[in-house]
Amino acid sequence: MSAAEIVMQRIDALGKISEEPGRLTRTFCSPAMRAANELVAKWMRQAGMITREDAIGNLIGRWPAQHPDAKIFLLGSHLDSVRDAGKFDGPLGVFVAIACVEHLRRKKIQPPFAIDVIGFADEEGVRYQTAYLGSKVLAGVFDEKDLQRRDADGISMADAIRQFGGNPDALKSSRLNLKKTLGYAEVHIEQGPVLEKKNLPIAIVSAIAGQTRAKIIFEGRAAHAGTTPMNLRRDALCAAAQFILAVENFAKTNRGLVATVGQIEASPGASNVIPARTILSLDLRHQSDSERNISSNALKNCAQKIGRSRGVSVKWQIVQETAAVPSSVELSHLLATAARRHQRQVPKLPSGAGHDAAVMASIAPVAMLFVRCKNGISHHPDESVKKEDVQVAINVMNDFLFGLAALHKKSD
Ligand code: HGY
Ligand code: MN
Ligand code: MN
Repeated sequence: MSAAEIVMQRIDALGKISEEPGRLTRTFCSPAMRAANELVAKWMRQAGMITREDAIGNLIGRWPAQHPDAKIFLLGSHLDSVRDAGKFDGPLGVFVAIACVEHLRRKKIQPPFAIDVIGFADEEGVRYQTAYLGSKVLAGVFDEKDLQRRDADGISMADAIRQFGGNPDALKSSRLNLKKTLGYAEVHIEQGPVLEKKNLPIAIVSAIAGQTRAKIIFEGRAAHAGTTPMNLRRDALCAAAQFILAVENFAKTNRGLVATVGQIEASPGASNVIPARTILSLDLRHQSDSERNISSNALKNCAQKIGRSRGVSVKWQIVQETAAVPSSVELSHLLATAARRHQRQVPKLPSGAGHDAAVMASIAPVAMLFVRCKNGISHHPDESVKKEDVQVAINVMNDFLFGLAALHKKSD
């Protein structure tokens, strides 16, 4: 069986591990994540790796170097998913990385550095609305205040970590040794239509867009749906609806900006009561941080203006901000050199999606390889990738590690 066929098989098997019947949802520190870590750790051990979980639940497989003091190169991606997810977003990067270690083992190649394959514990931020929890711990930029966050069932992040078998009091000790970290490379589906349009399997990622995640609360007044005249209402859901369309229109008229209201909650939630309160999520992305910040302020003013016109108060809470991150020029050059051995023309694409690489870039050079996905669909069960493209990605990553080893040997 080819390496790509094994990757596809593993993606299918992992794709069946979900916390929701009939659809794929695997969130931070859930029982499904526990089952996922066990399964992936088994494959890592079969590949000859030593496995461990760190204090927040990142799964880490080590392919040791000859020399115990050797530096470490990091590969991987995330094992958590969004709700009703596709099965490639995250796991593809972990399984291509394991395939590279299996290649080294088969060829009895011992690079001058160790390799850690990481299955990050939480990239999507579904359970606690703040993404990158796993990579933030490894990069030493985790905000301990987040441990007090509560999920929809009122479980604090600290308790969720404990229940998972992690240790919320030991997160600092999970930080990577920066002096030993050579760099990080991640293979990920493109989650967009460009490679399909160009009819190419792979691309190099030039930069990762910055993100603002906000929570917006419109507070009006509940009243009787039958007796309250239209001009005397303080309807929080109508205010939210007007704002949501304003967000869409604002993003359509600001090049490079994408804006999404993905979640909305209306209370008290009865058909004959005028909604008193709505809580919305807002996800803003742009390759330029200043443009993103200007947009965030403009939309906050827009929400407040709508609120004033409707007698509805507005609370605007920034949940998380992640700066735009350029990939490492050197590491991307090495990756592109390897890629050109398998694909004559190798485009460079910016990533509108966030990735753990955006956080890892704060402690090490990062590079990313995009793999074509069908119709650019992602965060959807129809997400799919061709086996042939996975094989190209594995071949490129094998050559990339080979090139990195040669470079490393020269510099020693
Ligand atoms: O939302 C994102 O960009 C990524 O899938 N976490
Ligand atoms: Mn992802
Ligand atoms: Mn995703």
